[in-house]
Amino acid sequence: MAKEIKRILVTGAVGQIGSELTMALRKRYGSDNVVATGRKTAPSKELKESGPFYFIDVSKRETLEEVVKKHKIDTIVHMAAILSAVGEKNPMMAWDVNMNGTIVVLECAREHNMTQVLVPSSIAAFGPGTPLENTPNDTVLKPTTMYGVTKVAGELLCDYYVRRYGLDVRGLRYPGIISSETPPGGGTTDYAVAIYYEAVRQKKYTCFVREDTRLPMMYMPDCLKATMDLMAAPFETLKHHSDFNVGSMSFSAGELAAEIKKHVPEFKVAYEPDFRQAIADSWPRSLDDTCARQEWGWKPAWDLAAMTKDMLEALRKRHTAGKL
Ligand code: AKB
Repeated sequence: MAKEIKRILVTGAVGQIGSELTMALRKRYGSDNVVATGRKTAPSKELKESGPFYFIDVSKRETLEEVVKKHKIDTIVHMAAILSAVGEKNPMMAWDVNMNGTIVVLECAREHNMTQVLVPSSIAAFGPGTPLENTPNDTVLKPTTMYGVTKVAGELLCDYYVRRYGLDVRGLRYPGIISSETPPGGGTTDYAVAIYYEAVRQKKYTCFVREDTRLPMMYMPDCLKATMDLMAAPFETLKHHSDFNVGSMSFSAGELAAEIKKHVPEFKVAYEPDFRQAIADSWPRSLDDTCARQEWGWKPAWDLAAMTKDMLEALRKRHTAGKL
């Protein structure tokens, strides 16, 4: 019989996705049943006060183990990772945090006979040798960044734990995630978030990729839904485990700026590509997510126009309140 998710530990809970995912999980599974953990960054008041929070170093087994035992954790959602741009500046750190963190989480879950582990992957698992339009789920995985290398190795490692130990491990390849709550840190797709902040704050933005750079993106509510829907899917229906493509929308930096201009007509954007351009050019422009749709019913709800309206409304409110 399928085991039930009862007590979840989230690593990287102070990060862009982790912070909102923790709150959504607390809503669904109960506040005391979702333990948030972070490495160094102080948690927001909301995160700290709505349930348990601990500082741990996920690449050190003892610190994770202590919290797992104390809270009788049966599920780990492993969001802690060094992203693509920071990973290129410090490849050794990316390897250490991403690979050692993942294997520590998997080993801990195996030894404690856990119900489930979720380890997200990314479109960074793909590389220039992959078909870049409508990229299939199962295709060439030859990334050119250290982040991408750790994501491919992570996917393979997770699938190994499923096959070898029967551990229920799942993962999805996040596109660039756009949100108005916690800013992302150190990714290549960060421009698609920063552009909204600067449209509200300064009414001008210098974008670090070319105007014609097109990447797959997703709005946070869809990201939370995708993650929690995959967690809730019956294990038996999954043919894939740790490597689901999840598509939502794709647009170029220029199209994004044009959509924002509909709401902020005086908004000015300049383009000054830096080292992140080569990373963006090596990633898919759009995704084929048939496997996620067929195996666990994935369906996105947000498009560029609806997301832009919502993002600008949320950021304007915070700006007016002096909190941006
Ligand atoms: C990054 O840009 O590195 C991340 C990702 C696509 O995984 N946002």
